[in-house]
Amino acid sequence: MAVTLGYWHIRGLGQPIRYLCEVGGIKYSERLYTAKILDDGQVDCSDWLDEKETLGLDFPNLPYLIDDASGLKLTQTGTILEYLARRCDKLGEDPAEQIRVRMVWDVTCDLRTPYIRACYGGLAHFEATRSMLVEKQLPAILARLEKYLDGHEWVAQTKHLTYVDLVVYDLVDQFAVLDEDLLLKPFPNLAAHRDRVAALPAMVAYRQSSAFIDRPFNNPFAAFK
Ligand SMILES: N[C@@H](CCC(=O)N[C@@H](CS)C(=O)NCC(=O)O)C(=O)O
Repeated sequence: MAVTLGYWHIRGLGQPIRYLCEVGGIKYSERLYTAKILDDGQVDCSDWLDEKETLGLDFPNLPYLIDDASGLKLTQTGTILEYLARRCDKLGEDPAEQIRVRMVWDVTCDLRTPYIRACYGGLAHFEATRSMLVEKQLPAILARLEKYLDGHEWVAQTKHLTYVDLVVYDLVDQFAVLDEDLLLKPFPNLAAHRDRVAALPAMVAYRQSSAFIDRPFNNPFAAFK
């Protein structure tokens, strides 16, 4: 029985979950919500807000995952990723691998936070903080990941791909669009990792399918999307 993933019709936090289902062979259907900017400039999130309190979620948010087979209704991206990764063996093989995977997940949250803050603070804020973001904040963390990846195939130094490879892949893929010179070219290990993940047959097939969302990365009211 398929699980249902609910998320905005963007890449955002939902994309690594989609990749994990694809790479892990988990059947899923999607409820894609659309946020609109109205003629008067107001943001209309009613597509989601009208359903938000009706789904039986304990902590209503996007993304959510509803698994009819187990009866579980989950929110929180990390929780959803762990739940699915356990199901398709992408969580790490032993406790040492699993805790490294968890550490890298937390590192990706440290990467995502300044990026998302810059994107959703309005255009003037984005322009004002962009150089700080792409010259300092993101490269400082990417350099650590680059070093951690050195000599390894997968980002948490695991024997096989885990879910954090898909999370790092998606962020690096977006950062390459934001500023390839500053956020991809100085990090050959991360660039090679991105190519390695993109070359997985399941990823190639998904990216060529009509279900794949290439853009936008963020919702329509974001300064970078
Ligand atoms: N801590 C949550 C944050 C989720 C979140 O911020 N979701 C945003 C989209 S990326 C949203 O629009 N949530 C819907 C809402 O707050 O009602 C997670 O990791 O999943």
